[in-house]
Order: sequence, then structure tokens, then C-alpha cells
Amino acid sequence: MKNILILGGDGYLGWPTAMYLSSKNYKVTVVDNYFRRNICKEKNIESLLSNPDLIQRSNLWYKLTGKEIKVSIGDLTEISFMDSLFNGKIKLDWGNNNSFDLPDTVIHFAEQPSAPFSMIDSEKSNFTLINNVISTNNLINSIKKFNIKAHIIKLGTMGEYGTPNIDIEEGWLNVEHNNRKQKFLYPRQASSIYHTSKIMDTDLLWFAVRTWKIKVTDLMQGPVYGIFTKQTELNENLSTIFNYDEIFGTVINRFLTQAVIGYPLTIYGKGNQTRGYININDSIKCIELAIQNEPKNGELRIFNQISETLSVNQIAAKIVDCCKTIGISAQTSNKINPRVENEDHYYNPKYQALKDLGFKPSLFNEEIIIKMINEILKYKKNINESAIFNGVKW
Ligand code: USQ
Repeated sequence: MKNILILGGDGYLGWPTAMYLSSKNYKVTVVDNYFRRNICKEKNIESLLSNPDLIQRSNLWYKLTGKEIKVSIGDLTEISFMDSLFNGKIKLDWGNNNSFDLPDTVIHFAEQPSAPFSMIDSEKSNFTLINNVISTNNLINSIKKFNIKAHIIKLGTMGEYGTPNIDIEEGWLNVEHNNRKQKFLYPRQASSIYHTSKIMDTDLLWFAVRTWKIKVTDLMQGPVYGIFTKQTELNENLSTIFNYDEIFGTVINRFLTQAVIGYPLTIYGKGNQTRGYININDSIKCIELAIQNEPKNGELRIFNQISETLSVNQIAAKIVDCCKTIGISAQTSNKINPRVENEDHYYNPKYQALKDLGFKPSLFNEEIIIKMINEILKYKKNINESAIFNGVKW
């Protein structure tokens, strides 16, 4: 089985992905600097579920399954730390050092992932740019120096494309100009510093693919929702970080948590903003498909990683309906939009390539909504109402 290195292994997607791949007998190592959990503590916007640190969770995973998820804690914007993951000089904080195998595949989640966080002030904006762009550049350089055959799977975002008035292709656009043709990266026009940092990552990776022939899969993912996977359900202390606050919480996770405590669902502006959404379990399956179907060296392969498109109003309506079914009275409230974004726009992204590899999307339906509400209800006493809306503005 392949050796998988997960950068950002403590995050919402990183940890469940690590357990899933470990359960499938991939050899997994996770790396993190605990940025997100530290900021959540500092800002009093902690996860709904208790999240022991990576060392404790890896220990528990080993006890329950006999499988090892190795852990290395450090800052990926430091060149020597990134290099250590590829040159055999890794210092593990958990796991057997003697059996560390160099990675065949690197999954890069290690980014500041929040649009609102990147817009708080100049310092947070700079942190986002430096962390995201430099960690990506360090990764490229370590791969170039030590193992050009390693496959980078980069988490990109649908938000890089913005909301253009034409169909969104999967990464590329064929342009005909004055009777000549060329395929270019599809135009990108983001609407936050965070999303812009991801465009910069894409440019760096495309440069490195052209210049040094590294191999990259860029997964253009929409907002992810969900609270459990088969592996997190094994034990409460294996849960993922589940944020519902306005900084790290994505809209569906926020709305479901709001519904549980009778907080009117915070629709920003008119609520016609449409995005491509994906369940956390689908997201992990897509990552596995990307691992199994490597591009060639010198190829940047781009997939739009979403399961369906929904407007904010459609999401809210589905949740209100399901709440009615189970006897919860949920209301909505239109807030003055704290973000600068189009509220009425065309949105037609293609998302066929992952389906061609076997991806079967699951939808945001009554079954999943009610299951998530019941799960959140178990932790109702942990919900901190003051984290929900303070209006972080663009
Ligand atoms: N929204 C509301 N009410 C809320 C929160 C959000 O109406 O309480 C709206 C936003 O205005 C936006 C939409 O819901 O129109 C989605 O917002 P979001 O916070 O769920 O997602 P976003 O900020 O775009 O970022 C999230 C992740 C990010 C990922 C991105 C994918 O935090 O890491 O890259 O989703 S995408 O949006 O496709 O770029």
C-alpha cells in the first residue's frame, strides 16, 4: 500500500481522512502545527466536540485498531521542517521512527482555511498569505529536491473561480483568439484573501509542473459539511474538529447547529448565493480516488470536487422542513451581508471527472439532515451562542 503524508492532519478533513486511509491499510503520517485548535481556543470558538490532540488520538486509534498513524508536529513554512518529511530526517512525535517510509502521495490540507479569518485585519490577512503560499512553495521545493515522483494532492477551492457569468469548466478553458487556440487555466477571481491565496497556490503548482515536471492533482472543493464518518463513530475522542462559529464554521454545519438551539438561521443578504457542496464522507472518497488515479509527471490534473449545487435559501429551507418533521421549530433571519459577494448570479460548474472515476455523490437530503441534527443535539450543552454571529466584515 502507498505511504501517505497528510499535511494539516489535525483539521476538519485531515484527521478523518487519516483514519479512513489507515483503515484501508495505507501507511499514514500526519503533520500539523495546531494553528486551528490554538486560534479556536484563543478566540473562544472551540469545536462542538472534544478533540484530544493528534498524539492522543493516534494513540487511541492504535489501541482500537492496531493501526499506526504517525505524527510529526511542526511548521511547514520552515524549509528544514518540510525537507525533513522527504529526506529521511523526520522527527516523529508519535509512532515508530525506524519504520517511517518516504511518502508516495502528499495530501496538502495545511492551509489557513477561513475566508472570514483572512479578512479580520492586516495581520490575519498576511498570516493567511504567508502560511498558505509559503507552505505550498516549500512543498514544491522539497519534492523537487528529494522525490520528483511523489504525487501532490492539493486541496484547492471552487471559490477560486468565483461566480462568473459563464459555465465553470474543470480547471481549464480552451481559448480561441485571432484564429489561434490554447488551453489556459480557467480564469480565477476570488472574493476573499483566503480564496486569493489558493489562486496563488494554483499558480505556483502550475509553474512547478511546467518547469520541473512534478505531478499534481488540484481538488477544487466546495464548502464541506458533515460531522461523522465510520471511523469517527468508533469513539467520541476520535471526532473531527466541528466548528459552527462564523470564522471556521461552513454554512451547513452552522445552520444545523443554529437550528438545534433555536437561533434563527443566519442567511447572509438575499440568500441566492449558490455554491457546490459536498459531504465529508464524499470528500474523503474523492481524495482516495485521486490517490488511486495518479497523473503523470508534468501533469496538473484538476477536478471540481462537489456533489450538488445549492443556494443558501435552498439549504435553509431544507433544514427548516426537516426540523418540522422532528418537532423542532427553526426560523431564518436575513442578515445584512457581511461579505462582498454576488447575491444574484449565474452558477453552472461542471463536475464530471471524479464521477468518471467512480465517484457517486450523496445529496443533502432528509436522512443526512436528521442524522446530523440528532448528533448535534447530543452536544447541545457545548454550543456557545456568542460564537455564532459577530459580523466579521469585508
Ligand atoms: N453564508 C450565509 N450564512 C452564514 C455563513 C455563510 O449565508 O452564516 C453564505 C456565505 O455568504 C456564502 C456561502 O454561505 O455565500 C458559503 O459560505 P461558507 O462560509 O460556507 O463557505 P466559504 O467562506 O466560501 O468557505 C468554505 C471553507 C473554505 C472552502 C470553501 C469552498 O471555509 O475552506 O475553500 O468553503 S468554496 O466556497 O467553494 O470556495
